[in-house]
Amino acid sequence: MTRTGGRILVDQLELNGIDLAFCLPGESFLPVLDALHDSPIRLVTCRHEQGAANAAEAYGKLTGRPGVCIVTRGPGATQAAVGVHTAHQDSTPMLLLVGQVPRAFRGREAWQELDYGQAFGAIAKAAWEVDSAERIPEHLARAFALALSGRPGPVVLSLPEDVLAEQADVPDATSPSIEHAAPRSDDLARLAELLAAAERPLVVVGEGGWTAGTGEDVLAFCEANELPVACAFRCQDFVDNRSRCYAGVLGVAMDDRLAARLRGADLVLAVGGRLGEVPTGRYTLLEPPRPRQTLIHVHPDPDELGLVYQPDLAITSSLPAFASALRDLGALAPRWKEWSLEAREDYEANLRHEPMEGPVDLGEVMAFLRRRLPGDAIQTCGAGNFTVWAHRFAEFTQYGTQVCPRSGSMGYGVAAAVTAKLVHPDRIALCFTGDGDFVMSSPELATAVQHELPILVLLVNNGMYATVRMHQERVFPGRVVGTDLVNPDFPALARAYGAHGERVERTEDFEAAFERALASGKPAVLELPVDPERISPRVKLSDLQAAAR
Ligand SMILES: Cc1ncc(C[n+]2csc(CCOP(=O)(O)OP(=O)(O)O)c2C)c(N)n1
Ligand SMILES: [Mg+2]
Repeated sequence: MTRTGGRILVDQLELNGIDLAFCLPGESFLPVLDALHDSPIRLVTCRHEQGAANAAEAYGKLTGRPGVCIVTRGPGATQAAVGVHTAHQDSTPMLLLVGQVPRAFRGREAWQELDYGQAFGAIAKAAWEVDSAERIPEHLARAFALALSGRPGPVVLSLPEDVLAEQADVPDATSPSIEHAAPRSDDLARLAELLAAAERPLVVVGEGGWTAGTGEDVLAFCEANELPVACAFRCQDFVDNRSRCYAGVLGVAMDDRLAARLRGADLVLAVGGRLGEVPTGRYTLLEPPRPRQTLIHVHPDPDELGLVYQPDLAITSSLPAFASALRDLGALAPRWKEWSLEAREDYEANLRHEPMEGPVDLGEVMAFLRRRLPGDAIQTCGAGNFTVWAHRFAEFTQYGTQVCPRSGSMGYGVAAAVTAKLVHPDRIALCFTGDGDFVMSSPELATAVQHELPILVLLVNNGMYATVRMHQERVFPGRVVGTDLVNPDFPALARAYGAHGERVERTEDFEAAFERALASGKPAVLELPVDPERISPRVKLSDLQAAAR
């Protein structure tokens, strides 16, 4: 049976388990759109390719399957680049499908023509062009395998429009089964030996194919051995934060006590993650290339091991397979109870906030949300100082509930909340955003309205790009430039979109506003005006200025 390239492509997506795809339509991939017309795959059209790509990235984080984003050539692809970059930095499986000029025009710099292999070479795991309809199954199988194998990541496929329109008679390629490496028994024996010699060990968990079971297994081992476990930046949902062994997050504006604990540890067991700039306090808490701490680094991709840090023991393994083997090691004559208890006390102390001046106290808002949110509520965000409150004062109990860009990209949260609500319609999808961050991602509020997705957006308005202002005041005191914002009336803007919109004038009004927003059954935006003086939970603007004087 002959099919168009577009239909062959969509059939491969279905075979690979894709049930949801994000796009911004372009005439360069009409046969793909046409095939989606009759497909069980739900197609969600976004309002900006940035949103489509971020939404697809969030799908990858939430499901472990590649998030599919389909965009048009040239400007469509370049606008989607931010989501590809996040998928790369965050190790998220993703597939960006880009329309391309017809094969006969290539090389002339035809209208919106771009060499995607070059354009995405540095930010995707792989990027290439499909040159015939007949070979689409082969290329798709390769793309899925690459996106999911080793360190997961984004794959970009360029699809010339005539390839998509062409008819071919070709069998489907079945979904690839990815072989996952498991730890060898002598690696585990060496791990036990190194751990037995440690006085102050710390487990650090990070990305690279995490699952709920991985978190349970790692935590069972930590509890059997009274080992403290910390999460890398925006991996706070990897283990149940209520565990007595949970020690907090190695994130932006990290707690000094946790930073000191990592610096002072004599052994670090890194289960996943790349030990990147953020969790290592800009490479100071763990110094490359040969850290003072004994380092055991576990990662599914051998290419990631030894890349920045030279570990004493490098274990190539899928994280679920490693975690299950770790759990089976059981209790190893643990001596770390006190060390672990101190770590937990520090974490709990850090959950307490000092009162915040101004109309709305974000510490109080977060304390309410800790009580009020069900364990399966999904939290998303973009970038800004508002995330320091959102991360420090949140408690996660279930994997897949913190869907945030480890890349630190602004403009991610609204799109990610849209995906959260599509994948889990029964759960609360809560987006934390700032006055700067929101304006970057607000087009997808229209997507939420169109698809009747009642996401809840908490918008922290301090009238500035506070993160940048804070660093500006530190480095160039008093010389404020480029960081002030004149903002729209956010609740009115939300209502104009067809969403529920309210401004919360005082802390004590938040609870009722929150309940009204949920009860509205619509996408909702709650604006939280805050005093710019409190630029971050531990930093006052006036203190920064006084320090400079
Ligand atoms: C795409 C992108 N552009 C720029 C930045 C740099 N940046 C980081 S945080 C920030 C300010 C965010 O402002 P807002 O959302 O108002 O949050 P606030 O810091 O004020 O809480 C900026 C500009 C970034 N991280 N990502
Ligand atoms: Mg702001």
